[in-house]
Amino acid sequence: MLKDTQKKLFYIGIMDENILQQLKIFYGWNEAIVSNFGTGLINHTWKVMVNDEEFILQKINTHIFKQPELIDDNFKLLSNYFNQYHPDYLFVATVKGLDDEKMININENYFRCFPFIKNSHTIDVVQNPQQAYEAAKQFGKFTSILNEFDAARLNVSLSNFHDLSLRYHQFGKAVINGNGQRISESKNEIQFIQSKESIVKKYENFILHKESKLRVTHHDTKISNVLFDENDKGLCVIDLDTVMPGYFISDIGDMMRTYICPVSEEETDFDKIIVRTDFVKGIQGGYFSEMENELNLFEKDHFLFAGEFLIFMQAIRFLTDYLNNDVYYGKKYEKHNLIRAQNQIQLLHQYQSIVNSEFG
Ligand code: GN1
Ligand code: MG
Repeated sequence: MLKDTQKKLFYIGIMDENILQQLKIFYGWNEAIVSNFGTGLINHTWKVMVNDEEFILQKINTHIFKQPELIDDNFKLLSNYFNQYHPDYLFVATVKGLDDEKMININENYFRCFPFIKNSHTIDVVQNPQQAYEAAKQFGKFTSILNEFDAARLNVSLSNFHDLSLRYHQFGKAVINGNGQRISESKNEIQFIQSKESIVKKYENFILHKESKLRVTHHDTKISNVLFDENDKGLCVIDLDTVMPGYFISDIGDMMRTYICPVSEEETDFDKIIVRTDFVKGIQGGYFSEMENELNLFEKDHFLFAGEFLIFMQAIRFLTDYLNNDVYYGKKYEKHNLIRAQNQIQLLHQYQSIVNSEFG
């Protein structure tokens, strides 16, 4: 028998025939050709061809999202709001199944499905500052278009998701109670994280400040969560599972983390980890084209801090997971999460030295 925590390691999206049969009934598909799709670490995604229509099907990882109905409710709320007040916005709503339901529970496997938007595409790696601009504009637009919507109405699908104080605390616990051998092996990385504790203090000052505003925040602003048209213009944002009340530093931070470096968190050749300052400007230009008048001066003063905050948090999350035997992110090879943490530490190092000297 596998322990619960071990099961998470083996969380893979197997599409078994019996489940597919039930999905076909729920969505009224007479035939369906299913193939793997996307690179997310958490949910499993497939592309489904039904005659000449295409869909994106997702199984929600319930080890992480313990109450998938909260996500479903948020989708309904947002979908109604967009329909009523911004019908021109391309909101990629979940497809209705039997009885108008939008999510199906098959033996505690939760699935939902989206239309595949024709003539749209996603990008995995940001190649030029213009793409960074377009993506940042779309994330800014999403928040700004919802400025009249009361963010507090949204369910919190993952509590304390971007709470750096809590992440730091969890890291501290892992350093004491985690895998002993991994703790000694990660001595340098642990020390590095501890030497940057001032970032946690700055984050706490930021969120406690009266001018920091909670808004509708996406919380997963990687480039593959933006749909582009044929001319590489942004169309809209997708993957709304972590849309919750939050601070703008979450969205800007994850854009910095994932757009400004030519390689991803998976890169093992750390010499390739550099900061492209023109991409930082792209993010700023795109986001401000929608959010300039929404953010106050105090918030704008923390624009560059957003990158430090998020890169630091991701380094902590990967390292904590390594110390805890990879229970959250899983691993594809030995030391995977240690390498990911080292990668993010290197990125933070580059970010702090280059960005602050050039923009500070
Ligand atoms: C997870 O599954 P994916 O790639 O969309 C994680 C993000 C991390 C990211 C790192 C719910 O997102 O917070 O930044 O991995 N999402 C969750 O690759 O933990
Ligand atoms: Mg995601």
